[in-house]
Amino acid sequence: MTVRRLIMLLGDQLSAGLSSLVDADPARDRILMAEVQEEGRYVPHHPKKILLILSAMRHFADELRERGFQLDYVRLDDAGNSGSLLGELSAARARWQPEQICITEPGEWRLLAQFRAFQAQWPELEIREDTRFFCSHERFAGWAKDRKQLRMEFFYRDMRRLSGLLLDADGGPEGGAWNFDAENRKALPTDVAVPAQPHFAADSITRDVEALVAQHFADHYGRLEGFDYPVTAAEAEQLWQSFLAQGMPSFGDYQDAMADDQPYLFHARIAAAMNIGLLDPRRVCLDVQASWQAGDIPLNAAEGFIRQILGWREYVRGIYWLHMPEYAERNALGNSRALPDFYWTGDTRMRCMQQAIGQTLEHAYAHHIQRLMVTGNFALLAGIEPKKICDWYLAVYMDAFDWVELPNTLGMVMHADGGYLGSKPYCASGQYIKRMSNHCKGCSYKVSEQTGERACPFNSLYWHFLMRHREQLGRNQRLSMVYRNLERMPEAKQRALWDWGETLLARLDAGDRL
Ligand code: FAD
Ligand code: DLZ
Ligand code: SF4
Repeated sequence: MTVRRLIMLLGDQLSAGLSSLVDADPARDRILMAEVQEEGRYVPHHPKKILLILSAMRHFADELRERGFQLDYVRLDDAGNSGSLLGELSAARARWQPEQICITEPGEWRLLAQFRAFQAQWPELEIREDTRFFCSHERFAGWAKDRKQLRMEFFYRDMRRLSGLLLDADGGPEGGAWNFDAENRKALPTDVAVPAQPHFAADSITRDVEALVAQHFADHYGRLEGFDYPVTAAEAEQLWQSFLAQGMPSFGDYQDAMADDQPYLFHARIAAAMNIGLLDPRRVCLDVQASWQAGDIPLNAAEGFIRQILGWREYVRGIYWLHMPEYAERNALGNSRALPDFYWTGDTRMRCMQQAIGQTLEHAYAHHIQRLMVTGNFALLAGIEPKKICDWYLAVYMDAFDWVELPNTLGMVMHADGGYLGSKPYCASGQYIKRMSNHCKGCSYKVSEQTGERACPFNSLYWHFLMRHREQLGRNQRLSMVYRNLERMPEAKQRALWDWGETLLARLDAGDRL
């Protein structure tokens, strides 16, 4: 068989409308998909994440075969598997000698750089833009050009105007405001009923992949057993519709809340399915708008949810591609501390951390506020080296891909990019966690105490963080009240907070689990 075009699909490109597939011809083209060790190991991905990607790849390959395509599908344990995506592309090129090779750009700079290096030797290799997003690279670069500050809120308004989502007849925002975030900060009442989650029984493909992952990635942190997540577009749709009907009405109110043994609360759990291409973000936003128009959900829920996808998701992607590869090296606060072992085990006495890390190891999932204000906040206050904490987030979450994980961690959490993703660092003491959760009630530490063995570690670490970064942060308008509070503290109290913070940091350096 002669092959006109060889099309390579990656594990997060499982969309029927992918740019490399739109003009594909089953009679003349061949599709290459490859399961490779390198992609599972460049950070130690959670076994459930590897299982999701490989199972979804196999299911998608079957769907393409049903559409009449010829596939080269390389399995992880195939004899002669080169172990890398570029190795498999080279082998397929030698096998088929195609006139053209086509790929949709990968979602990671690391891989794009590898493909571009090959392009220099192979002129037949075409790299197409990934059109599954609202905002192209060109549009984002145009928006960013000549702006002193790149604020998500202004980008989001432009995207609302561009997409037409939640606009009134005059082109203004529905409800008279662009953003209803102030209504989205409620703590969870004790009697609130959390929506039931739909279940997805493992079929023979998923069971085969589970055995493969158990055999090849047994050394990775995270529990493989109990996988219960969509692996096809049809299943992803089921998860989405279930959330839209049951979870969405309360999303706006409780999106910042946390509770013991409640991993999902009113969150959609769709990020992984969306990021690997099983769910279309445009469709998701249109569904939300339709649901609001039908009177099924309040405007604060609809606007809040659309903002996450149309605003934050697109914005972080724009920042990533605008600034990579140097973005990944940024470390504006000069942090260098090693990542504590308890990030990999959950073995710490801090209940909020136990809960967030525990459910991460179990489900490869934690919701946004757990990532930002618990594990992220701790890393910020403790001064963990950005690269180390970024690699952790990339490894442990089922939805983690560099283009979305890196700006969220390096920028939003660690403030290491100097402030694109937040005009001030999202630093907080234990009081914030107490307000938004019930974790503190069952904790070994006392959130009301600032220093000493029983005191919540977030408290002194918070003040220590502010004191040690006074140079960089002291002039930040949005922190002026906090710094004024610090100045007003008696000197002895300031000293006690600093000393206890030093003690905790020294304990961390000595490997203490806190
Ligand atoms: P929901 O809370 O139900 O939100 C709905 C959707 O909004 C999500 O599915 C997601 O697509 C989008 N969204 C919400 N917030 C963000 C955001 N800040 N950036 C981008 N999209 C957003 N999200 C990822 O998809 N992949 C990541 O690797 C990732 N890493 C993160 C790391 C850190 C440190 C932080 C603070 C956030 C990270 N996020 C990441 C954003 C967010 O936490 C997840 O998208 C969300 O928790 C996924 O769960 P969900 O689908 O239930 O989301
Ligand atoms: C994350 C991942 C894993 C674990 N395995 C594979 C794989 O075997 N084959 C593949 O094509 N993709 C995999 N991926 C996803 C890639 O790493 C992903 O395409 C990049 O992160 C680019 O977004
Ligand atoms: Fe977390 Fe501190 Fe509350 Fe314990 S007391 S759960 S460490 S915030």
